[in-house]
Amino acid sequence: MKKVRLLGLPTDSHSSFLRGPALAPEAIRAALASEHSNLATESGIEIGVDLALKDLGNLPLDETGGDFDRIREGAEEASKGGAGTIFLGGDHMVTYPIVAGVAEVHGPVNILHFDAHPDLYDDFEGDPLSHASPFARIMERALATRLVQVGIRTLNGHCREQAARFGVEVVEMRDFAPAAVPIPEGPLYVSIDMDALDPAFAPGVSHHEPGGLSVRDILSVLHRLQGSIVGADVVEYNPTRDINGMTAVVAAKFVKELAALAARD
Ligand SMILES: [Mn+2]
Repeated sequence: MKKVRLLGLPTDSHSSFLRGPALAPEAIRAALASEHSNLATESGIEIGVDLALKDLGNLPLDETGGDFDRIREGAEEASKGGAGTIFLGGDHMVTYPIVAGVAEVHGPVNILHFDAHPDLYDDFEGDPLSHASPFARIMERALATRLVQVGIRTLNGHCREQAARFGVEVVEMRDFAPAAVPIPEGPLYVSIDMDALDPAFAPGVSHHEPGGLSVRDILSVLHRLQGSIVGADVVEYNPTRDINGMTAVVAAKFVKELAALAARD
């Protein structure tokens, strides 16, 4: 049975607006374990029957400068052998060191990124690790070859320039159709910022950005993937903003579907 690893990254010190995503890994785990639902995925793969979901717990992060290497090394270690790892953020800063670690094992990856925001700022409030900048850092270091961004609806002039500079394939929300999203070839990494979703589907995020994706929109794109994924993250869930834990359940659903993809050959 394929073993998909789950690794929590409880940090949100690179958030620019509100804190809270550091609490997400435990809340997502609780939603996964809840008896409200089972561990079947829509692809037909059943967690615990067709794949083993092995929870590695949380990395011991302390929101100091050492966290970058702790995450990079943790991601590299988790990526060695077996199926891809699902990472639970945390703010979106974590994607930069995660991809750096995954690329140590798989080489430069291609990324399918769901978000309201492009996270391409060259410099945001003087923090090079800001959660508004991970994809600028990833592209500068050539840790990814293709970057496809889906659900974007906050592009300003600077980020349009950055997207052009890095050759980012941006599917703006106003043009979104599930069947039209380019699906990059492998090694493929998936990053899901929960604020890609319309706040109606996911109120538990720091940055409410109306006019977003539905849960089904994201699932429809994920279900178009033909091959496996080398890793994925679910980030920016903010339990302090949630209503009745409904966003945690959505995050847990994405974890299940991503685990099914990671377990593929
Ligand atoms: Mn975002």
